Amino acid sequence: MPTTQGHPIPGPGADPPPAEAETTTNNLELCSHIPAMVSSLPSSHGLFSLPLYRHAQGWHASHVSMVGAMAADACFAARPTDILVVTLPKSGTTWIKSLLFATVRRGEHPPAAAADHPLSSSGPHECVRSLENQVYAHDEAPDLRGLPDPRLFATHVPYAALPRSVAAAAAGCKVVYVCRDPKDTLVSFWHFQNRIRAARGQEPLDVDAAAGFFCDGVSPFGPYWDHVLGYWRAHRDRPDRVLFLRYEQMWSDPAAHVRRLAEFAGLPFGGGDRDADEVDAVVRLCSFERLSGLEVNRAGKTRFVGGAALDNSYFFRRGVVGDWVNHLPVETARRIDAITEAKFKGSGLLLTM
Ligand code: PAP
Repeated sequence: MPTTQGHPIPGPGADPPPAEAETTTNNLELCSHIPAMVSSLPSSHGLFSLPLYRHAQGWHASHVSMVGAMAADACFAARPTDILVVTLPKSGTTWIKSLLFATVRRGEHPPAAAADHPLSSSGPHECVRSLENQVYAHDEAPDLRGLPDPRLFATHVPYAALPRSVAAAAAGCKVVYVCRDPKDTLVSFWHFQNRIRAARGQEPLDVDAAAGFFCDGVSPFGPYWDHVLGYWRAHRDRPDRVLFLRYEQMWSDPAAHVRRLAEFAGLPFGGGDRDADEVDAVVRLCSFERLSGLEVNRAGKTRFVGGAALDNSYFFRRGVVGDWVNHLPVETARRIDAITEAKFKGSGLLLTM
């Protein structure tokens, strides 16, 4: 099997990348065998309320997410102009979706006109939808042909499992990856899971158990370290195709990151005052304080795969850097740091600020 550079393609066989389908019914036929295929994979309890399935390349996802990911692999026809947001869950997905959407669509939706902006009436997860958890979920056969270019999508899958059409040279679409300190990622996910458990009347998961699963790699789309390294290497190989951002650095200087996003998307801001104001307007529009206070994000819901719609408020908790100190025992933090150091050694990737 090829390496990350050659882009290994899991999924149902070595079929060529799909072209844009003439009819959407083709999609349903293509995907009908996938649920049974996923059911045959090994599964385990982990940092999630549902069992996590293990792919041949070592990644874990719930049954429904893995079915959605394989359906996307089989059916999604990428265009060269597409931009994919990629994150591990709880690495800043909601924020980067908002920033990218506001930046790329600023011509039709001026960020300064905040009240009329789509991000004021729709949750960020509706503005940029997940391939495996929304677009190719629910046994639907989406027709994506009418979406305006550049089309924006999101995914949590590891680099090795990106839809084959994303990797195909002819498509050449771009990837924006955001990585977050593993300790904050874990703490954020642990809180998220416990909110879901509470809503279902389940007992909370204690932080030691959560950390144990995380360190063992049995976390959604984990192991964490393999996921980050896959995209880091892809970024090193093709910086024009894969932008690698860090939540902590975005937090320190969001305006600089909005400019980087715009440049990467081929829609750079200029150096004048008007553009500087527009950059600031994007930052304000997408700030934690503003988004978390909107009615749509306080009371609204988004439909994802695998059951009822989730409250948008679940995606907004504190939105700060270093909250892990309030939740992780010192020895657990040390254990995670030691794993990170060992795994990233020699990669050129340092997760210090
Ligand atoms: P997802 O991958 O499941 O979509 P994601 O958005 O990555 O979730 O994770 C939510 C985290 O991003 C939360 O972090 P916390 O638990 O440490 O607080 C959430 O607060 C944070 N977040 C959401 N929106 C923003 C924002 N606009 N700016 C900064 N952080 C944000």
